[in-house]
Amino acid sequence: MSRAVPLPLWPGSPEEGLPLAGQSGPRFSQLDHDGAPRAATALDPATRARLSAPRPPLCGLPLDRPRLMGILNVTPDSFSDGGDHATREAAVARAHALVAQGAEILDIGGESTRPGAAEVPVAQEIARVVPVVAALRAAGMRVPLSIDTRKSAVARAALAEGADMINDVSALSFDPELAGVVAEAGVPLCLMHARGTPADMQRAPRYDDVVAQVRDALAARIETAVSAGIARERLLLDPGIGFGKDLEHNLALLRALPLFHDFGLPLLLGVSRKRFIGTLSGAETPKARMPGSVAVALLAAQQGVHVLRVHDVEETRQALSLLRAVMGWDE
Ligand code: 9MG
Repeated sequence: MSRAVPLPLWPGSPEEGLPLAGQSGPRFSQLDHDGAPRAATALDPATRARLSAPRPPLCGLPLDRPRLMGILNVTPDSFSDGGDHATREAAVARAHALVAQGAEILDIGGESTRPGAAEVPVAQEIARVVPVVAALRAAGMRVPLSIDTRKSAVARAALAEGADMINDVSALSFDPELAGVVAEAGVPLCLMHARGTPADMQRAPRYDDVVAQVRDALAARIETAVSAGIARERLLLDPGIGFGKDLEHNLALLRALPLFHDFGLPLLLGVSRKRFIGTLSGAETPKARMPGSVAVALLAAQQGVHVLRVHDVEETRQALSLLRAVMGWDE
């Protein structure tokens, strides 16, 4: 991939330009290659296809519009800790609530990935996540279930209970056996960029060019996944906002989101309630960061991001429906 950064410049009318990353809404009419605008229609066919063509459906969901992935953390700090059973029941109830609010995928995690979070032993992570997957399937939950894990044993156990995809914040760098589990199951895998581990990632992260370095790192992780037998069209990419990045790094990545469409793969983004939103807005607690989270989700939707990982499903869904209506994306 060249170092040129294709940034869409938004067209004046919905009829102009090409669809951005197969989306029914956002389009692009020009690309800015190293400061030299070029008409999108004049792109060579391969570049045009990477930037514009439809992405394969995700667990049966067409990716022609942004899909909401509801966050379901099954960790003791997420639910009042009345014991394993109470936590499981609360998690299942929360899953149903997220779906009722409009979540189209659930991302279930049993190990916190917050900055400073310690690693959870594999048996404990399995004990948190797998019964919730089993309970949701037993209750007839049909929404695709993603498992937020870095560990092959967790992925294997959750897939056996009916989970549909894996979200690995280490992009296959934590557990070398995870790639084989995903390849054998033939399920989608999100490769998220991170520097370091949740325990140490925010200790003064440094980049010369964060956008180029994240892009190159993701390219290398795609190679790793494909060499391990995972079909390229099963991959999603995520620049990993807040994972080994400071405020300026996060902003640079958010401004450059369209660049990542040049891989021709669906993009997933998680900004919900993250620290940079608090830093910029003064909202101290994660829950108070909902408005900022929704604002960035709208920006991402306009940049053609396919999956938005959010806590505040109802609020994000409402904001997206307004964006679509005002932009005329449903007409
Ligand atoms: C688990 N998790 C926490 N934040 C995330 C993000 O930004 N992206 C993905 N894919 N997973 C995340």
